[in-house]
Order: sequence, then C-alpha cells, then structure tokens
Amino acid sequence: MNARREFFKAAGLAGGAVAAAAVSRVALAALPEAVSQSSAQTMAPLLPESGRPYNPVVTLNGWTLPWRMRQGVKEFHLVAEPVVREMAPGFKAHLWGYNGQSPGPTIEVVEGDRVRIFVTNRLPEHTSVHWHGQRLPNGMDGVSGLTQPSIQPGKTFVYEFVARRAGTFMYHPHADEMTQMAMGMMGMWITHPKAPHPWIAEVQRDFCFLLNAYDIDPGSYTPKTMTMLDFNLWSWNSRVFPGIDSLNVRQHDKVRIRVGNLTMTNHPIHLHGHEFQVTGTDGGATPPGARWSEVTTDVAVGQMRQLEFVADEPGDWAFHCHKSHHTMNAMGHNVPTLIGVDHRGLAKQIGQLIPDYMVMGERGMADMGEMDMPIPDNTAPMMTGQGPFGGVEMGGMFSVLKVRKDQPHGNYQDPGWYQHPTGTVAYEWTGALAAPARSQSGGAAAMPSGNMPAAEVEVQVRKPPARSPSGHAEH
Ligand SMILES: [Cu+2]
Repeated sequence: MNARREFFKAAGLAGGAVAAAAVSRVALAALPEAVSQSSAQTMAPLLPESGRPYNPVVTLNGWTLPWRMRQGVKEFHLVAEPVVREMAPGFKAHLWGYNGQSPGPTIEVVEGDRVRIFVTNRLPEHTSVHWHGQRLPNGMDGVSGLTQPSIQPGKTFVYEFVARRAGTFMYHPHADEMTQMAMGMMGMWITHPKAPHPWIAEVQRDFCFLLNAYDIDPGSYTPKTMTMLDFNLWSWNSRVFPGIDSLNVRQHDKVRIRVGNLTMTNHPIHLHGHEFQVTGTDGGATPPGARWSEVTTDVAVGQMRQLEFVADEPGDWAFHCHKSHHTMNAMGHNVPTLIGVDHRGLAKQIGQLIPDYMVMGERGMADMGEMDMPIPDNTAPMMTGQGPFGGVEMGGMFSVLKVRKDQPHGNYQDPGWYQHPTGTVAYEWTGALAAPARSQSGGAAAMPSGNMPAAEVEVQVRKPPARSPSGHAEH
C-alpha cells in the first residue's frame, strides 16, 4: 500500500499543504518514507487502508503518521528535527519536534500489531524516544543511557515491539528531557482494540491532544529551556487560543477526548454543558463500575485521561483548563493588582513625563482583551478571541465544543457560530430595579467579636513601586 497516497487523500480539513521529505530511492527501500507536515491545522482522520481496521482519531491541530506494511510489520519513520510551529495566527515559535511539527504526528496502531519505528535524529544533540505507557521489551523503552545508547545527531535507530495493550499513550525523548520537552518534542500514540472490548465504547468522534507549555518572551521565537515552572504559554498541541481548532460534533454523537499532560503542572480540564466520565487512563480502560460523572477532571503531570460523553446539548460549549492563568497568553505577570486603586492623580503626573503612559487593570483585566494595544511582532494577544457576542477574553488552553443537529456524520468542519433559538440567550434586564435591601446592623450580631480594636482603623493603600524593565521592584 502507498502510505503517502493515502495520506494525501486524507490530509487537510481546510486544504493544509503537505510536503514529503526528500528521501533517496535507496533509503526508501530500506526505510519507510519520512512524511512531513507543514500545516498546523487539524487534519482529517487517517482511515486505515492496510492492517486491521479501526475507527481513527482526530488530533487537534495535528495529524496521524502514515505507515507502510512490510512483511506484516507496521513501519513508521519519525524524524526528530527543529521545526517552525505556528502557535496561533501571526505567532510562530521555533521548536523542536517530529516530521515538521510540534507535537509530532499521532501514531495509531491496533492491539496486537507488531510495530517498527525508525527514528532519525536531525537535532543538534543526541535524543531517544520513550514510548510512555507501553508494555514492551525493556530495551525498547527509550531511556538513553539506561536501556539504549542515545541516538547521536545524524543517526537513525529502530524500535520494534508489539502493541500489547489498547489505550492512549504518549511518546517523548528520555534524553536531555528538560530541554527537549521544553522545546516541544512529544506526540501521542493510540492503540485501538483489535475486537469489541467491554470497557471500550464505540464512539462517533474520537479526539486527542497533548497539554504542553512554553516560555517564550513576547517578540521572541525560541522557548527558554531552563524554565522549571513559570511558563507563559499554556498550549494544546503547541497551539494557544484562539489558535486551537474547535471540536465539531453532531448532536447525540458519543464523543471521546483523550488528553495527555506533558507540562510540568496539573490541568483541571473542564467541559461546559455536559457531564463526562473518565473511561481510561495511562493504564488502559477504566472498569465501568469505577467511573463517575463529572465536569472537570484533573490531568496530572505525565498522565493521560480519556473523557467520554454523549453530546446531546446543542451549542458552542467552552472547553478549557480551569486554572485561569492557563487561559491567558504570554504576559509579564509581575504586576500588582490594581483593582479599586484610584491612580488618576498618578497617571496624570506620569503622563507629563511619558505622554503615552496608561494605567491598566483598575477595573479588572477585561480591558486588556479589547484594548488592542500594539504588541510585539511575534506573540499572541494575552486575552483575545472574538465570539458572536464580543470578546471572549481567553487565551492558552481554551477551545469550543460545537454540538450541531445538522453536523454531517463523520464531518469535522467548523459549522460556524451557534444560532440560538429565540429566547434562550441571557439578556439585559431593562425594567425597574428595586433599591437593594441592606441590613442596618453594624454586624457582630451573629458572631460577636471578642476582640474589637479600641478605635476604628483605616487601612492605607500604598501606590505600587516603580518597576524596572526586568519586572523587579526598584528600591
Ligand atoms: Cu492548566
């Protein structure tokens, strides 16, 4: 079978370009072609034309790696290399990844498949690939130094094992990990069940993506790789809202979403309008008796969670990490809280020295979404995205589950904004407002304080100190 032809057929929900890497004829005979992807768009599912059949996944802002069958073995070719990843429209990052993108392509196989993966290293340093969560021979586990020598630049290594267990897995280097993961080297691995499995439901939509994080200063291109916790870009598959595609489903579809976390902190993933159950973890399918319904599930570092629900509520439902600073894009965040601080006098004084001086945040931060301040050339606005009713004021780990009655079966195109039935949208009250009933009690009725100060104390609010360009207070 011709993996490349199949790939071209399936590629491109919105016409994303695909470039095949140049491989010599000699190399082609020995190695499967290293297909490369130049687009950051969500690609249509790759329907299997060889091997056991399965219902493929859709990788959010990603794609599935084509393979070739050779004497009953599924052969893939991963190329570890520097890539340019568009993290949002107008914002490109210089990352490391696989086959043209970060994250790398999703690898999809079927339980029982014998899999052979060629890994070519085009990075400036050694690497390895660890197949996170797999049952495999120890020497195929990809821990450089421990289970194999590392793959030096220019070298190609071969991994081979049987995909023994159905489930959702990840791959990433186990060599100079802090640098290589901070640079975006990771991907997903899906092993589909070979036969109907009592704990694995048939679904109509099957999405997957990785949680990842970067520290890229506004206006620059390359992540800071020494950052341990204080990342400023919280991404899904190396995309930040509004660059993350929506998850488009047909009403009453059973939907599975597989989420893997390769950041350095946990992410409570929250879905609006529906309850879901966690039907699988890194350890495989969860027994049905051990499941419960929830609307937020925490995905810890190095974990995978598989969510399932029936999308029976039509609409545009927010789907996001519930840490509010993870739904924001790059910003300087050593900023004092200014809500309620009256700095009109201060602004006026500074304005005499710096004509463009502007104070931010005195009514909250929502202004930032609408202000349209000039930002450095290569970054994403901090809180942005336009919905049908105005600014969404989000960034980072945020997307929308679009549930539509008329979304065709198996069609993943964005259906546009939801048309709300008349009378089903929150509206402004324009009638008379009654005066609020306020208690006249001075307090202390329910729980009298035993230790009141002798006199009323007034709290003095001090203006924030001047900030140096490095963000540290000057003393
Ligand atoms: Cu988060």
